Amino acid sequence: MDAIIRSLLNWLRSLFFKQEMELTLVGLQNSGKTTLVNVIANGEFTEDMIPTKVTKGAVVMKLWDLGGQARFRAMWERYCRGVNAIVFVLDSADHAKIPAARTELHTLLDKPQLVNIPILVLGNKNDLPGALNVEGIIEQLGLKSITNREVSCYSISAKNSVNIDITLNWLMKHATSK
Ligand SMILES: Nc1nc2c(ncn2[C@@H]2O[C@H](COP(=O)(O)OP(=O)(O)O)[C@@H](O)[C@H]2O)c(=O)[nH]1
Ligand SMILES: [Mg+2]
Repeated sequence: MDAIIRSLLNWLRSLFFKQEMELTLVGLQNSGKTTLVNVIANGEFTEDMIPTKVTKGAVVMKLWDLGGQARFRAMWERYCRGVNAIVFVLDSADHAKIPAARTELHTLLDKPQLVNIPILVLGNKNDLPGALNVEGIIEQLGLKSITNREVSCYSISAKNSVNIDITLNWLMKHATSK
């Protein structure tokens, strides 16, 4: 990565971890949640339990694999309730899993406890050939039908740190205002 981009990203990270905020990061297994948190936290966290709770500075991030782990399903709502934002990570290059991702996303957002919580949909792995762009993601995940909250969508690569800056900016706009 370019040195200027890297120092910009480090600056954004340092601002981000001063925000008072609690986030939930969800998505199917293998969508890139762990990788994304590693990029955001600059590798300074260890995943030691499932569901994972990552605390750094004033930020708490909770990670969930949707789809698997049926025994945790009942806990989602309790876990997500009151968070500043929900981040839904999608493997935008894994076309076979898009329908499952769509179902899990809409099931999650149908929970009455989670109403009004803003959602950021991240189409991860945009470095892979055939990855859906933002328009494709909006279409395939049916994002236009979500009308009970603010919805945003970015195309990112956690692996290559692409669009992590706009992701951090979006998150900071949704931190608890002081
Ligand atoms: N090509 C590519 N691979 C990625 C990206 N992000 C994550 N991966 C890979 O996808 C796999 C699953 O990532 P992981 O973070 O463990 O997913 P999780 O199950 O959602 O936590 C790993 O092999 C990662 O290296 C990305 O932006 N691009
Ligand atoms: Mg993981």
